[in-house]
Amino acid sequence: MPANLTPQYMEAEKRFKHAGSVEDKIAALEEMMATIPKHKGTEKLQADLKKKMSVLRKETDQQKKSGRRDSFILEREGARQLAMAGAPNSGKSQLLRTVTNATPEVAEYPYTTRIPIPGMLVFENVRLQLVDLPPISQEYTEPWIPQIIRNADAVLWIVDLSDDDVLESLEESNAVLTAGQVDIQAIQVLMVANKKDTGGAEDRLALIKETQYGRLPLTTISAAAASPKEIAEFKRVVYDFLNVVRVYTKAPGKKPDLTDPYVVARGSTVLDVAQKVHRDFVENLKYARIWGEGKADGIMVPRDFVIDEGDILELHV
Ligand SMILES: Nc1nc2c(ncn2[C@@H]2O[C@H](COP(=O)(O)OP(=O)(O)O)[C@@H](O)[C@H]2O)c(=O)[nH]1
Ligand SMILES: [Mg+2]
Repeated sequence: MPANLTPQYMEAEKRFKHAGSVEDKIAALEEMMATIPKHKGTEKLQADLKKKMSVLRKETDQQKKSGRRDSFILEREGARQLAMAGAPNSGKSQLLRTVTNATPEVAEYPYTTRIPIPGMLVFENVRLQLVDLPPISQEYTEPWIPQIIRNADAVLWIVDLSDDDVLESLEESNAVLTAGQVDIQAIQVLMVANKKDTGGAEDRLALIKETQYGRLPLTTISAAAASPKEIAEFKRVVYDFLNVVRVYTKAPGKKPDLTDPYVVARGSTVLDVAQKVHRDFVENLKYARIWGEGKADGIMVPRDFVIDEGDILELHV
């Protein structure tokens, strides 16, 4: 029997098929139900739509109850994004509180953190975005965590020095991440051994250093009891670990803006920086003048000149 479906219905059906979220699917389905011609020829289809709707509603209810989601979109801010990975209760949220402006909940029970929480670590004139995450564990790891870690520029791996099972915990995190296609060897990881104030912390740190994880760059901290000096030191360690340099640009005859550096990988050239300033500079850049430590003021340098930390560039097209 012909169904005589209206263009409006067909349109809604198309949206239903291409919907990216459950919410969008429900909205499109509602419109399909509203615009479907109500006669004998569409009875089976109407029943079909109802069934689909009830399944979708159950799905959203479950998501709401568990607070679980498939993915998160995290707006990047600052010069680099660093994901905070680690076992339950290792002190990720405490560390974020201590070194950024963010105020995530800290608690002695696991799974307090349910969604990614960004915070800004400010080191001198460089802003680095830290992203606090729910825990990584064999018991349960939010399915979207590996993707966030893969997308980040680097990872802070928070390790709990008060935990007698810290070695097993490291293996567990590594296994979960590997299963999520995160290769610890392939990404930039700084191990942050936390809770160094607790009894036996030194011994556990020594144990870690004897394993394969001992090869990772490492820093220790007590996130819950760090002095201002220790916090400042931690920020510098994170900056140094990123292996970047800051450069500034200026217009001829003008002073550079020293508050807003370009942050580029160590080893970058004049051309790499120029590309960040403007796409057109790739073709049009003729030469640059440079000011910096150990260089004659304003000396001309070629496009492939490797810049140093703190250099000031005057780009000529
Ligand atoms: N002794 C000590 N306890 C800490 C330290 N950092 C965090 N904690 C405690 O460890 C527990 C878990 O901290 P939290 O930041 O919520 O861990 P998360 O699950 O990794 O986010 C809390 O009870 C914190 O007070 C630390 O540096 N020293
Ligand atoms: Mg937390």
